[in-house]
Amino acid sequence: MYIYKNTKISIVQGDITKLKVDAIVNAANNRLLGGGGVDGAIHRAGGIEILEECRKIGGCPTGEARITTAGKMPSKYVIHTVGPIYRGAKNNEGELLYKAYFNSLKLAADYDIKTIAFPSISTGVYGYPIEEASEISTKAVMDFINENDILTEVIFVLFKEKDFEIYKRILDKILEMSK
Ligand code: AR6
Repeated sequence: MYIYKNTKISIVQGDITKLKVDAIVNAANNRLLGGGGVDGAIHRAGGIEILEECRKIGGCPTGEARITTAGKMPSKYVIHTVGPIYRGAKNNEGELLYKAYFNSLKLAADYDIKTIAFPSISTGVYGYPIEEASEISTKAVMDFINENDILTEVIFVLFKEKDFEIYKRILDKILEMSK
């Protein structure tokens, strides 16, 4: 576990749908109608009401975020965000990935969310290299904390052990530097 200002930042390996936090974040697509990966897991675990809410919302542009309840999952909310499809960092992917994290946190603040868990957005089907992605996600979280002292805990949830090890290495580096 790391501490940045008044916020705990942790990394855990496992299934984000099992976490009991104020909000879990979904790595969705523009249609917001479900899919594979963590998106599929969230819709399966949360049940049909999440899909019904997503239908009413009607989609989400890349880099933005939308919120629904968490259905049958233990968390209160799901924040659906859409990361970029990686095509070699030539199309603003870094900025869009940063925005996906930052806008999720801004939306969380509007709902008085204090504990939030993120999956590794865009690093599955969307192909973003995880080392770079983890630096971007950490920077977005730290920038948000610099501007808003409202989060108690931010958890990065890594499904695979290898991804967990990469995050640990990056956080050790970045959060030491920030002291
Ligand atoms: N808990 C936490 N992390 C998970 C879980 C889980 N249950 N399941 C997978 N991951 P991906 P993307 C990790 O592909 O790259 C979907 O079809 C996974 O190991 O889910 O943003 C959407 O509908 C990886 O590290 O999301 C979109 O079409 C990370 O979650 C598209 O995929 C993200 O992988 C989005 O692609």
